[in-house]
Amino acid sequence: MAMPALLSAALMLLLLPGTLTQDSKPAPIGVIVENTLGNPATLTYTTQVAPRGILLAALNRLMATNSKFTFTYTEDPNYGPYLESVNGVAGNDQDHTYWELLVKKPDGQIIRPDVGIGCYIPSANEQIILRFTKW
Ligand code: B12
Repeated sequence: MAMPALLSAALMLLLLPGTLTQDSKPAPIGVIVENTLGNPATLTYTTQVAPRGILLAALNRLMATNSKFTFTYTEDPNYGPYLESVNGVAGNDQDHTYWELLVKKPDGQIIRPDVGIGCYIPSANEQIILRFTKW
């Protein structure tokens, strides 16, 4: 009778560390900066995101570690952080320009998240595309 309990305890011990460590390491993601308007070169960076961490934190980490990447955001009262500028280029309402947030999945599919940088939770190996464009 004690054997099954012992076995399941041993199994738990074997599985738990995997379960606990699997998601406890930061995951790599790419950040691609594109400008569809002025056409300067597309820039690619890599950074890391904490397990279930938000994109804003990953961008902050990238800015803190790479002097060639900067960004600013404003706080919207309803939707939180709005990406205002990347590498010194800012969107503006008069010109109808903005930084669009796109995500290239590891399988190549490109999606347009329905949340901003404060809510989006990147997964490992995604390419975050920040695209300067018009609305
Ligand atoms: C028009 C619009 C835009 C325009 C705004 C142009 C302008 N300056 O007028 C543009 C095309 C720039 C835009 C961009 C984005 N948008 Co938009 N947008 C809308 C829309 C359709 C209407 C907003 C509006 O005019 N309201 C009326 C005015 C009077 O109210 P307001 O509070 O002043 O509106 C401002 C905010 O809504 C802000 N805004 C617009 N979109 C977003 C997105 C985020 C994340 C933030 C923080 C602020 C913000 O811009 C408006 C003008 O200043 C709403 C949906 C809706 N029906 O409300 C979505 C909406 C607000 N947008 C949304 C999203 C996801 C985005 C993007 C992240 C999409 C993307 N993947 O790129 C980007 C923002 C990227 C960034 N740079 O951070 C979501 C936000 C949901 C959420 N919880 O985060 C909404 C609700 C649509 C949806 N998917 O359901 N958007």
